[in-house]
Amino acid sequence: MRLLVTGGAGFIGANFTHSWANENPGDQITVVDSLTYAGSADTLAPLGEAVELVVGDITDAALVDELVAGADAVVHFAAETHVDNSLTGPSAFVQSNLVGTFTILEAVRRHGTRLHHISTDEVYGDLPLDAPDIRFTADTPYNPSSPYSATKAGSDMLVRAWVRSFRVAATLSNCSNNFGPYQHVEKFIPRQITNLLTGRRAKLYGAGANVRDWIHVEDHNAAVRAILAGGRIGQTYLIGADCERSNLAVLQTLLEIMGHDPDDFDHVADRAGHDLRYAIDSSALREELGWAPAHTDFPAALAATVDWYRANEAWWAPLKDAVEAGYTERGQ
Ligand code: NAD
Ligand code: TDX
Repeated sequence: MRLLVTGGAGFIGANFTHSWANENPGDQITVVDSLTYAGSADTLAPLGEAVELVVGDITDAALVDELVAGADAVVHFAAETHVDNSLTGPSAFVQSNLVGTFTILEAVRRHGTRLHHISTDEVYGDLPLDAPDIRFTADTPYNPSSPYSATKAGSDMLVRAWVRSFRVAATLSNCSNNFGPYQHVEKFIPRQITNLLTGRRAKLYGAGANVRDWIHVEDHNAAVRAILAGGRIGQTYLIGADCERSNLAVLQTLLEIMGHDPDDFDHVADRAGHDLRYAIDSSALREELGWAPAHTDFPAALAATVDWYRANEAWWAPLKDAVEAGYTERGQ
């Protein structure tokens, strides 16, 4: 198998690349990544020559065409991914998420290459806090709230249209909030872990009642592998691990794991347009492809993630001060 992974120097794509390289040592794996602030060659360095990293932009049509021509399948993770950044600088989101996905689609169309497109539950907007029985399914109407989720929603629509109009052999997946190794310190869980590790206080937006549905990155990637192997072309699969928690509850679990008092945090300015609740019904994926999450003990998986950040300070420490300076400027 000749596999092209876009965004493979970022959090989820790098974890995917590590697992794939370990499980399929004979495969040719190429990562294309422009190494934005969110990508790092260091994350792939442990794989040595098992992976070729091409530093380039997915909006570069000539480069993408050449790389897709040499691949049997493309797994498309590359995107601008942080909601808060999309509120202050949406332009990069339009470029990478919309124009980038369009560029990938045109190349796989020309070469007849299998594509899996990675997306998010945020395309469905949010759910009320007081209706626990309602969850997102593949039939939920798209209703994105932020510039990030609007551009991801648009990218999903492009993929669906290219399947229908041009018979591109693509599948899609929309996953809930991931956590685990190599997640950028701008995101909620690694930000709090590294705040506590550097003597800062944890920071909760607003009252912390907003609910996210957490999944370990390895479980997300196991689902992606199952879809690549057995998913139906044109199908959208929702990936989630039935792990809804309020932000306050996640933070207090983390404070306990790290030996802090449960009220050892600051309430900071809320996010504009902050989605209330995400929740995924992944029964269709489980029934059709037999996938199930393995990391179902959330406190244990969180504790292992804390251990990873403790052991890998050299990976995240160079990023930390600049990220916190940006948050301070925004009152967060
Ligand atoms: P990330 O921000 O950690 O990594 C994104 C990677 O894409 C980085 O390495 C970056 O350099 C690269 N990239 C960005 N723009 C590029 C461009 N124009 N050309 C080439 N490379 C570019 O993101 P992540 O959390 O790993 O997310 C990966 C994918 O998963 C995204 O499509 C995201 O929407 C989706 N997703 C993320 C989550 C989550 O909880 N993190 C949940 C569901 C879906
Ligand atoms: O310091 C913080 N304090 C806080 O309370 C940060 C950074 C976040 N939050 C809140 C905002 C959200 O309700 O925590 C929750 C999670 O925040 P993020 O990590 O920014 O994730 P979210 O906005 O939910 O989006 C994530 O999941 C879906 C990813 O960043 C997206 O790329 C993915 O599509």
